[in-house]
Amino acid sequence: MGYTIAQKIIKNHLLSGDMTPGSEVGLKIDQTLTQDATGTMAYLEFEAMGIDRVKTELSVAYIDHNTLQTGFENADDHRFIQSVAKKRGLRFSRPGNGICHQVHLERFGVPGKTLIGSDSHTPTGGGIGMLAMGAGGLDVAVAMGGGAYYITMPKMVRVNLHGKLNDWVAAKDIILEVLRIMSVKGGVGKIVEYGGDGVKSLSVPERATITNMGAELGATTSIFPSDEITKEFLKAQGREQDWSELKADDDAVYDEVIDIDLNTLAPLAAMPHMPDNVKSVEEIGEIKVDQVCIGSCTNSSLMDMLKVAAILKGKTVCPSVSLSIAPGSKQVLNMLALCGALSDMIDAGARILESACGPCIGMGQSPNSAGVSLRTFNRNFEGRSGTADAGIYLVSPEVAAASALTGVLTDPRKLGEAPKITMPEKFIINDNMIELPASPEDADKVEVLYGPNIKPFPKTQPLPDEIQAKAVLKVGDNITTDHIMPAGAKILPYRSNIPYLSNFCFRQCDENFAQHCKEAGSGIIIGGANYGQGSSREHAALVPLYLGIKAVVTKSFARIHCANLVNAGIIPFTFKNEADYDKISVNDELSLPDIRSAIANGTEVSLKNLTTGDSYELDYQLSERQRDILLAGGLLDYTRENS
Ligand code: MIC
Ligand code: SF4
Repeated sequence: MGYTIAQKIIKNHLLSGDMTPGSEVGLKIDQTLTQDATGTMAYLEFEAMGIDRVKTELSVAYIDHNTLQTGFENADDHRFIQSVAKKRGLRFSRPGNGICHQVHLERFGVPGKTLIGSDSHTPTGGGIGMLAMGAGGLDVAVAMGGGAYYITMPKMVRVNLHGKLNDWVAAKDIILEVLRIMSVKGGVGKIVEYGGDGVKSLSVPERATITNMGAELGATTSIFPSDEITKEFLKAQGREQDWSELKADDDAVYDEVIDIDLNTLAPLAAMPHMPDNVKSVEEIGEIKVDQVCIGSCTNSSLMDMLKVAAILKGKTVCPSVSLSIAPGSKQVLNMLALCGALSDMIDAGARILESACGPCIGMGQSPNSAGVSLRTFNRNFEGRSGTADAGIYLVSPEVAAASALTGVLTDPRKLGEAPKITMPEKFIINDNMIELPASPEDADKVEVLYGPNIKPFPKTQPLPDEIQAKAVLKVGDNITTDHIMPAGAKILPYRSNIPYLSNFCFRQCDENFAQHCKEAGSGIIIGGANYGQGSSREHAALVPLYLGIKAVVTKSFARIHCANLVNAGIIPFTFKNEADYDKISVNDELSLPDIRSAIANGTEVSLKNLTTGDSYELDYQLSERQRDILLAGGLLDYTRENS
């Protein structure tokens, strides 16, 4: 039996386990990346491990999220990350150099290698044929120290792309169609591989748009083959030597196959408030638009920007619309400037933002009250934009630019002839904003700079014999990490200050959650299906840990958040019988008797409801390693005990 692309990379990097779906495999990690919103915590954890130098082939620390500096906090964190990078052997991508995933694709991605990043959109690297996965900061810190990264061996999904996209239909529409078919939880426990004759019509940045937003499927990652198109891209980036061919064996076996006919796809949009709430632009109709934002790690490549510039050229943005554009990297912005396309954008009235995440993570550009905002981004969760009652639609750059001109959601096919944009033969290469680390001999002289915003890590303790706690919160399906630990310009500067962050935990679901937990002293959260989808932020586990959460009992979990809970020493349980979810109410007194011995021995666990007298059977799909982590009180304690 042959191998799929992902299985080949996993096989080449296998450190432990066997490749049967559902069992835990430990992988050797070649490259890591961090960004600043998760990086501060990841490097604090790395420093706590006491390792002198990173042991990966390449590790890069990016600054791209917390770029709005309204106080000292973000600037201090940037200096901290820069100093750790210099001392510990990492490259440092300075603020202004661009969004981590875009820059990594341009300058560092290598087909066939493994990459983990403390950001859920790390699968962008799948566009160039990498096995690239999002992870919690602590898992990235362990990988930087040379440790394995553990995943549950995924099932394989093959998406066959047939034919070719019509004019005005984009790579974004392909991934929106996949989301429509599979849903935001359809990819959990799976890797999505793209194949079929349609693949050869897609450039690497277009492929990266698709693998990037595969994160919204809940998939472990998504991947394209590495072919002549990949070679052309690497050549244009001056990195032809990094290319190697990578394709699935003809007799590779997939657990699921999806076929998409590119010729019949139309411009699509994900409507508020979920990325899988997809309809065609035509079907939604010409709703009035207040804001348009173009950029983010999903759609900020040079080709996306050139298309937008061509649509805007010689026109004026509709007076009732605010259009902002954030090119994905310094390379993109510089090339737009040199060819005059930037001038076309400025002339049309676009508000040009720095090359960073910006509005995607609520760092500015929050829409007006009840505003409609079209965004080329990947997430439209309620409140994420910074305006609680705004409605965010996720669209392609073509739909975004067309609508910015008309002031209503517009099918770009109405604009007539589509601009013809091809990838340049050579990108402008200047890595002057990537600072190299100090040599091992000079590393001693580099001082790590800790700002006053950095507060100690929450206290952990070994798993007790018994847990007794109240159900402090009960939530429904598809709770995102943005619900658990919101982001945005006002809160993000405190990513290294867990006590302060705790005041904002679950605010959208229960305004008094933090207070409630503090009064109760400890708690258990009851959740629905796909609990913890979205971001990789380990803060969504560390803050509940700080607030005394001992266990989370749900119908099902999203992958990265589930791993982050274990790493924080919080037990992730699922109901054996989903109907039991309905039998628990907030404030019920719950008990997990003999929990330590059950976790130690891997035996059955039942949750007693002391308020109603009921008892519920629970499941926990945890490896022996994860059970040991829980017994130790989290991954940091476990790593210390085992090193
Ligand atoms: C996001 O898109 O939600 C983020 C901000 O990039 C997060 C990381 C974070 O919370 O810092 C992600 O996707 O992992
Ligand atoms: Fe940044 Fe948005 Fe991409 Fe997250 S999804 S990495 S916030 S651009």
